[in-house]
Amino acid sequence: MANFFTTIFAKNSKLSTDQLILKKTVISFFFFFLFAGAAFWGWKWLRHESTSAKGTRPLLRNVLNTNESIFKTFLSGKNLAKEYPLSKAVSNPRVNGYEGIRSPLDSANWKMNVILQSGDTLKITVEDLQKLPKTDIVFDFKCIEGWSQVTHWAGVRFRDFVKAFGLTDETAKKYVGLATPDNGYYVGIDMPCIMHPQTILCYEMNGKPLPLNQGYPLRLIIPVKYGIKHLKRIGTMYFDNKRPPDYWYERGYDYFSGL
Ligand SMILES: Nc1nc2c(c(=O)[nH]1)N[C@H]1C(S)=C(S)[C@@H](COP(=O)(O)O)O[C@H]1N2
Ligand SMILES: [Mo]
Repeated sequence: MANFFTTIFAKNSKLSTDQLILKKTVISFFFFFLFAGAAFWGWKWLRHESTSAKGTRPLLRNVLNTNESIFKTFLSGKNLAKEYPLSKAVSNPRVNGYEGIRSPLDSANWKMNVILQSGDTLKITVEDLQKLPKTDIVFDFKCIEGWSQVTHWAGVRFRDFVKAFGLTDETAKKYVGLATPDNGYYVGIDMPCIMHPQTILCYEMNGKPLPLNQGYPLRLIIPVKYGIKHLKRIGTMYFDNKRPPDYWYERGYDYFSGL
C-alpha cells in the first residue's frame, strides 16, 4: 500500500513505464468519479428543487429570464428579421400545431374581440383590417422543434392596426395577450415585439386567404419570435401589465422566445 501511494505521488520522471501507467489510470479514475459524482449530485438537486416556477425548475427558469433580458437589449424597431424575395417562399408551408383550432370555426360570425381598458370590447372583422394598408413579408419561419421554412404572409402591421383603432391606452401596457376563440391556445407577447414593424395581423398566405389549418381567418405573424408565438385563429386580444398566460410557457418553454 505504501508502495502504491509513493507511486501515485512520485514524479513521473522517477517512475518506470508500468508505474506511470498505474499512476495515470488511478488519476483518470479519480477525476471520472469526481465529475460523475458532481453530475449526479447536480441532477438530483435540480430534480428536487421545487417546481414553484411555472413549467420548469427555478434554476432553469432563471437562465431563460436572463437570456430574455439580454435579448431585449438587442431588439429594436431597426433590428429587422431577414426578408427574402418572393421566389424563395415555399408553395406549401408545413402545418404545425393544432391546439385551439381543432374545434369547428363559426366563420360566418367570426370577429376578433379586442378587450379595451374601458372594459368595452371592439369586434373586428377581416374586412375591417383589409381596409388598412397591407404588408407582405417573406421570412424564415422558425419552429422551436428545429425546422425552418421561408414563407410568404400578408396582413396589417400590428402598429398600423392599433393606430387606426386608437388603442393608445392599451399599448401603454407591457403585454398583449392573444387566444383562440375556444381558448385552447394562448400566447403573451411583450409590447416592443408586437409593435415591431414586421409583426402583422395576418389574413393571407401566398397571396390567398389563410388555409383553415394555418389560422384562417386571422393569425399572428411575428418574425422576431419563434413559431410558438405565431398564434393561429385569433379569437381575443387584450392588454395587461402582467404577463398573459402562455401555452408553451406553462409547459416549460421560454416566455420571450425571441430570435
Ligand atoms: N392556435 C394555434 N396556433 C399555433 C400553434 C397551435 O398549436 N395552435 N402552434 C404554433 C407553433 S408551435 C408553430 S411552429 C406555428 C406553425 O404554423 P404553421 O402551422 O402555419 O406552420 O404555429 C403556432 N401557432
Ligand atoms: Mo413550433
